[in-house]
Amino acid sequence: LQLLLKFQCQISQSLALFLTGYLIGLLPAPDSFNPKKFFQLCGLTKKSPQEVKNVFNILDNDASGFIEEEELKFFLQRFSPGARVLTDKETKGFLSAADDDSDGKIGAEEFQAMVLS
Ligand SMILES: [Ca+2]
Repeated sequence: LQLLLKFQCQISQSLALFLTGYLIGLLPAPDSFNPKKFFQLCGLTKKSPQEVKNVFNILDNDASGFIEEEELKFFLQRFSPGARVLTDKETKGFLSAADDDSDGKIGAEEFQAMVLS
């Protein structure tokens, strides 16, 4: 296993990336993605608010200050390029879980609240 990990590390350049890819590989079938569970699995729930904000900035691809539905769809691919896109159902579920003020997009504070609470 050690050797395998080392090998994977060299390929992916980073163990973190490998582990995330591994987790995504274990993701359940379409329509069963659970964002809260995903954040727990990849250890994001234990990060500082600033680190969570950094992840938010990556997900906010067009730097609009919000994660919109179109960006949310490609959520998994930001973690691992080979991952699938979220289904419409998963995207809407994700959005409604985080969108406290119901404006149809996720702000930085809403994202932090969702991940860290
Ligand atoms: Ca955006």
